[in-house]
Parts: sequence; C-alpha cells; structure tokens
Amino acid sequence: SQRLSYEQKIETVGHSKSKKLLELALEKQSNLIASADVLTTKELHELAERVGPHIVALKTHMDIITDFDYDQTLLPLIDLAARHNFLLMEDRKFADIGSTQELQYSQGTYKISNWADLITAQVIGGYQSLDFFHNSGVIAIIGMSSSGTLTDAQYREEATKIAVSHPNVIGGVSQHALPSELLLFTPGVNLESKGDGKGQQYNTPEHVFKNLQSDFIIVGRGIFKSDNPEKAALSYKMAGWNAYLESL
Ligand code: UP6
Repeated sequence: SQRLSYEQKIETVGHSKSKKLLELALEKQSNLIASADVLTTKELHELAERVGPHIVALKTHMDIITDFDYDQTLLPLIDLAARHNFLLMEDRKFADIGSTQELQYSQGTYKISNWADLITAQVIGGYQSLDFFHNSGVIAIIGMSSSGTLTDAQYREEATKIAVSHPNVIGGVSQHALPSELLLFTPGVNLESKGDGKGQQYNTPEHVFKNLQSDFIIVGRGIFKSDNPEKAALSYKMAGWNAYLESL
C-alpha cells in the first residue's frame, strides 16, 4: 500500500488549514484529534489544558455545552489553542441548503466562522451547499462509523466526488480509504472498547492507519472519560504516531 507521508502531503495540499494541520502533525509528532464531548465550559477548558500539548486539533460540539457563553467559553478556548498550538474543529455536521448553512456558520449563538479552523459538513446538500465556508477548512462526512449508517459504497463514491472537487474541502470523515488528495479523519477509535451500545463501532489506531491509510484519528470517550485524560491522550498520541510510521 502506497500511502503518502505528511511531508509529501504538505507539498500537494492547497488549503492553508490543511497545510497548518500537517505542519502541526510533524512538529508535535501527533495525528491525534481529541473530541471534547463534555457538557460544561469548565470541563472543556480543563480538557483542553490537559490534552492540548499532545493533540493537533480539539474537536467540539459547541451545542452540547450547557452553559455556553461566547466570551466565557470561546475566548479562553481560543487562548488555550494558541498556547498549546492546536486547531479548533467544530463538528457541526452541517446538512442543509447553502443559504441556511451560511447563516448557521456565521450567525446565531456560536458564530462558528469567527473561530473554527476546521468544520465538518455533510455533502447531502450538494456541491454548492459548501460554497460559503470561507474561513474554515471543510471536512466532508463521507462515511459514518455507526452501525446501520446509510453511507454505503455508492453514497461514499458520490460524496467523494464532491469533496475532491470543492476547493473549501480539505478532507473527509470515513471508515474507508479516500483518494490521496483528501486528508482522512477517522473517528470510532478506542483502545479498550468495541462499541458503546448506542451504535458506535470502534477500531484500533493500527487498523485505521494500516487498512484505511487514515491521516488523523479522532478520540472522544477514550480520552475524556478516562481517569487520567492527559495520560490517555499521550497513549493515543503514541499509538497513532507509531501506527502511522508503520503504515508508511
Ligand atoms: N463522529 C463519530 N462517527 C462519525 C462521525 N463523527 O463518532 O462517523 C464523532 C461523534 C463524537 C466522536 O460525534 O463526537 O466522533 C466520537 O466519540 P467517541 O470516541 O467518544 O465515540
């Protein structure tokens, strides 16, 4: 299998956010994205502080933060990202027409366009629905990790065509390999569990780098639910980096 290294990908990517992400990977020797699926501002900041040194990006679902306040929640998080040198990725999974997505992206409570380096979007709305994500690198949802997902081979093929051809898209979320011009982000990674009883399906870092030629692993509960999130982040960072090196 002929995967491209991060060094090789830096030479070919066109988007500033993909370049930045790959530079961080090499600098920090990490392909780990921590998913901060926590419910309070305090937990979010504590997690970012603990795992920040080990990750290339922190993935958020801002709409689950119970006490969300733009100034209290986001401004300190932006500082933490600058201090520990990681990107902010809002896992919004936009799935509407372009005009609505433009508003959801830039307006409302979260003003995602102000701060998110990376955002996730479904491509179900078609090519033009992605036109308005100007400030962030778009990660297209190509295939989902959950059992029974509708993202079958034919859907993934059509979604991949949109992702490859759209200049705002830097990569995709999938459980299958993607064309090498897209960065592959793989959630559903856990070293200790096969599933969560709610449809989530887990693989190991070894599996996703070797068999899918993934570029980045996304780990949620494996890190933030662990007794020692910092130690867990370090374990996933090392497992991910070693699996990447072995996949070359
Ligand atoms: N996520 C998946 N699978 C997908 C797409 N996104 O799990 O196909 C997201 C979830 C969650 C994280 O929304 O935030 O990745 C996985 O968390 P976990 O490691 O705790 O299962």
